Amino acid sequence: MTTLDLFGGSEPGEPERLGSQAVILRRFATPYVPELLPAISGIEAHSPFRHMVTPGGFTMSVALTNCGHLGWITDRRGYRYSELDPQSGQPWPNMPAVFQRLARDAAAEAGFVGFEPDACLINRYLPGARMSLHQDRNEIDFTAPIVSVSLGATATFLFGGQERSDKVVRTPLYHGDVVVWGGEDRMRFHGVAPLKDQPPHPLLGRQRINFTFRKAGVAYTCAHSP
Ligand code: MD3
Ligand code: FE
Repeated sequence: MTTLDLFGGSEPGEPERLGSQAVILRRFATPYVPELLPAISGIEAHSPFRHMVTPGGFTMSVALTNCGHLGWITDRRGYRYSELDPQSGQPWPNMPAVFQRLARDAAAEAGFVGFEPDACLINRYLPGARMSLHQDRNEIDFTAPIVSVSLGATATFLFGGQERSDKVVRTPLYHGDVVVWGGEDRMRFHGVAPLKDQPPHPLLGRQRINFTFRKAGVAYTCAHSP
């Protein structure tokens, strides 16, 4: 077996291109992990992971929480960002400095210098949890990149095109992998296949944790008449 087999076809640090402006930085988050895990525990203590309900009335199989100024939420009224955790009525926990550093460093590595996320959605997958094909369109500024960090169990990421019916590429995301996408790849359909049962990860057991850093912007709408 070669190093390439061990790292799923690519060595750590060697960017793997998913699209013209979407790259996988294999294992980029590894050096940050010892600081990331205690930070997650701190966030959970104030805003626990919970299963939210979609506007269509389905309970998500993925459990989520947030940190940073804005948090992504869903309920029967819709998908949106909120400054308050609806469960506590309090602001979301602050974004830990190590999260900000990881997001900024990964974005810069992918060519997006000066990325300052104001929102971090934290998804938790247990075996069987999945995320169906969707676009991220609740943010104000579609020019900012999105940075995602995968920890724990391996997931199969589904990367589609600009139309729901476009062909989907499947790629594994391993513990420590970071994906950065912006520009024309920002609005591509994507999802996560149902998490398979697998031997427990030494640090995270059967769970997969995913951080998604975004510039969500200020939630406001501006009506304009001609
Ligand atoms: C590609 N989460 O929370 S992160 C989500 O692994 C979400 O939990 C998945 O999709 C997860 O919205 C995937 C990777 C990701 C995030 C946003 C994207 C890929 C993306 C936006 C555009 C294209
Ligand atoms: Fe998404």
